[in-house]
Amino acid sequence: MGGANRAVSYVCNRQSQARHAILIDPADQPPDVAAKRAIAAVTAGSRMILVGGSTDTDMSNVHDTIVAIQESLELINWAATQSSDQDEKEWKVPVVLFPQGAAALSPAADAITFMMLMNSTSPQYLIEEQVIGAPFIKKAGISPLPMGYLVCAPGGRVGQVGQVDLIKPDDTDRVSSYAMTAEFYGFKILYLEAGSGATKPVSSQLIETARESCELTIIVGGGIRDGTAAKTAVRAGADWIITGNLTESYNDADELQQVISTFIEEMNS
Ligand code: 1GP
Repeated sequence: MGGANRAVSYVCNRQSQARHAILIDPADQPPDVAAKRAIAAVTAGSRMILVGGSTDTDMSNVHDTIVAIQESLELINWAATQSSDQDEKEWKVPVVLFPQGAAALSPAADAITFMMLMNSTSPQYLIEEQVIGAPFIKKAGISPLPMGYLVCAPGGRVGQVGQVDLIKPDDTDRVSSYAMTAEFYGFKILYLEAGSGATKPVSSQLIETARESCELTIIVGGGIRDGTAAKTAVRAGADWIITGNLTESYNDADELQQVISTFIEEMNS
């Protein structure tokens, strides 16, 4: 998947059906396990692999994980071209950095969520990490996906690390203003995050309000554990649903593939 515009249009052009992506945290599993999980997810219908985490990621574990995933996807892609009954296009999913900061990047990534953590109270996450990382991203030719990142309650680890002033489930005025601001800045994506392992996902109210307030591609993640919760978020207006813990809780690839297939089917039912 080469070319900045290609990655941006793949991720940002809104589709008639919502898409699913997995989040792989390089701090939680070795690269070979990450690659197996990525293949199972893509086989099941996931359409993007995000790689990142809020803590314990660095240039080394992020790079090794991305390379392992890329190599496995390429092998499968090659196999698909040899077989008439498999659709090669299905395998061309981007591997996208979802970084904790400028110290956890890899030149091998197809794209990066180039984000402003809009409701952080710290300049470090609003702009400083981005300024430090920009030359690396430019040199490596990684496609930046301009994104407003909003952390909603309960917020989890990312809420703490990012020094976030969390958005409450019924604070629709605030999410609306942020959505408009993200659009005015020229971002292409608005990511509504409840925090990994959140006890409750982002509320439908917040998603609906964001949807009404801007034309951006909306990503929703954090605490989504089954297809029913995903469906609720999609009905409210999500274009992408991200799952991290769900993917990382299965060690058997066939079982994971089955779980994600069912998840996607329910999500779009
Ligand atoms: C990505 O933080 C999410 O936005 C992932 O959350 O691990 O709860 O799926 P889960």
